[in-house]
Amino acid sequence: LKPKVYDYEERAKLCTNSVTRRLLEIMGEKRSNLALSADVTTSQELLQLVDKVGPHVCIVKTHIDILEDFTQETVTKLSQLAARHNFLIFEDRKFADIGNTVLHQFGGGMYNISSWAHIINAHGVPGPGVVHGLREVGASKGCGCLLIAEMSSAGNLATGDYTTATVSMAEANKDFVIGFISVNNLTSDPTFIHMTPGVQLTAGQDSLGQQYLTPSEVITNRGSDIIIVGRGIYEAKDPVEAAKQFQLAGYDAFVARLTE
Ligand code: BMP
Repeated sequence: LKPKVYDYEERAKLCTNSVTRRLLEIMGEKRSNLALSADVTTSQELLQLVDKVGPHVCIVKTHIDILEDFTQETVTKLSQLAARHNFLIFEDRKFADIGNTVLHQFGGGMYNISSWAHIINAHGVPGPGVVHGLREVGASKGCGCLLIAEMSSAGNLATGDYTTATVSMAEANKDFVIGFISVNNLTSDPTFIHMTPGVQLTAGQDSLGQQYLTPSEVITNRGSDIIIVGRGIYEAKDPVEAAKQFQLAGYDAFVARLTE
């Protein structure tokens, strides 16, 4: 018997974590499993892109440290757009240090990520202390953490036993860890979310090791929940049209899995 595939609203009701529940509700309401990876380098480009594409996505993913003109106003405005267009903000900081260090990186510094991000992520390589440090700051703020169990890039080391151990780390910290960055489905537990980067409308690669899969490969065949798309949208001639295409492709791929 194949594992049951839940629709988003049904699945939201199974989740005790408020971030996961909210995310699944948004995915159902907007019929979108698309996360925009908004990897542009000025605040104006970021806010303009997000204002245009926001209606089509469930998540906007940022690399806040690639902005050349970051100010507090940038994230204040980004949060206003999140409220207006009903999406969550995921800061792709990939924390990867001892608990005490990530606690400061997440809870303070010039970016003060914990004050505006709904979702963050971490590598499991330091051991569970990385999750405990992030949780000390983030749990009371209703923030959820993804563990990077697999990567999309060629030759990456997050495979095999490392991936399995990362899944165990998530299971042991289910109050705060909401799921995975991965390129496969790693657990049948419907309260964990899988998000997959490296997505374009046709498979391929870039010149620096990124490997692309299509929405239907990621969602229908591999059983992931969310497609993360960067250059496929913001480098398109018309980013809104591209976002609509990815939204439709991702949602159709999900429906195909539901009805399989
Ligand atoms: P693009 O669609 O332009 O290739 O961007 C992919 C985005 O996902 C980038 O922001 C990258 O940092 C991120 N990412 C990835 O590509 N592979 C991973 O394994 C993990 C990531 O966070």
